Parts: sequence; C-alpha cells; structure tokens
Amino acid sequence: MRISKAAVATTLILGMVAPLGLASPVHAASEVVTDPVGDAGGPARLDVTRTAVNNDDRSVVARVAFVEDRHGVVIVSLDPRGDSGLRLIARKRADGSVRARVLPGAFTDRGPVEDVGPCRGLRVRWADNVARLAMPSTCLHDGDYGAVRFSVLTENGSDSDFAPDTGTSGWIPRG
Ligand SMILES: [Ca+2]
Repeated sequence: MRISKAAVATTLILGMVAPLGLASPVHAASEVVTDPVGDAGGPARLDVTRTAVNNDDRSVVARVAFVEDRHGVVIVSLDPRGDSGLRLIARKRADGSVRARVLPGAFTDRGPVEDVGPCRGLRVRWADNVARLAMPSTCLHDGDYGAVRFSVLTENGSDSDFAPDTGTSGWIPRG
C-alpha cells in the first residue's frame, strides 16, 4: 500500500497536536458575569451583582447573587449554540416559599422554539442573597447540546435588573 505524502503529513500533525491538546489546561466549563450595584430601579428590587453558570455533562447550574434578598422572580435564559433554548425561572414569594419552573425559548431565540416538557429534577435553592438553579441536562434537547450562553433578568413588579449589560454571556463549553 502506498502512503501519500499528505497522509504522512496529517499523521505527523495529529501526532504533534494530540499530546499538546492533552497537556493544555482543561477549560473550566463555567463563566462568571458581574453586574453593577444600584442599577435595578430602586432598593426594593432584586439587584443582581454576580451570576455564575456551570455547564457540566449532567447539569447546568446557575448561581445568581443579589445586593439584598428580596422576593421576586429570577429568570436565567439559556441559549445552546445552534438550537433554541429555555428559561429557568425561580419565584420567591413574600412568605419565603420558592418555586422553580422551565419555559421554552431563550431571550436570544429569534427562530422557532422547541417546546420543553416538565423538567424532572429541576432544583432551586434560594438562601439569603443567592439563588441557585440546577437543571439536569436531560431537560434541554434531551441533553443533546454543547456550549451554552446565558442572560439573567429579575422581576418584582416589573423588569428590575438585566445582566450582563452586553446582552449575553460568552459561550460556555460543556465540561
Ligand atoms: Ca445589578
């Protein structure tokens, strides 16, 4: 069998690149977006200061921190690259009870949006000034997605705070 020069060259390149790829640091599949204090339309509002999202194999976990704990709604819009997304929604009532649900469509979706069923295993923990929403990966396209980007909106009464101010986070590879 003849081996072409091109094939040899490809093999050499792959042989060189692969070890380098293994040696490079593993990307943390997470992104943190900070947001200004005092931009939520008043002290009674849910003023976001920081949002961290982890995109792991089994779940997407968002942690949203506020200046102060208030009742209201936190919406984390998740946009998977090349496909429609969804919104994770946590609502804290005046009595302190917290509920979470999922709605189809990310803020950034412009085309058709795929419906989402009940998100089994969706968890929310809203303690003090941090709301943590954890979505099993199966809730988004049955887990068939890669990188995601996010936006956060809070509401109490009306829209309060939006982060990041640029619109969306960067793409977060799936770890
Ligand atoms: Ca803010």
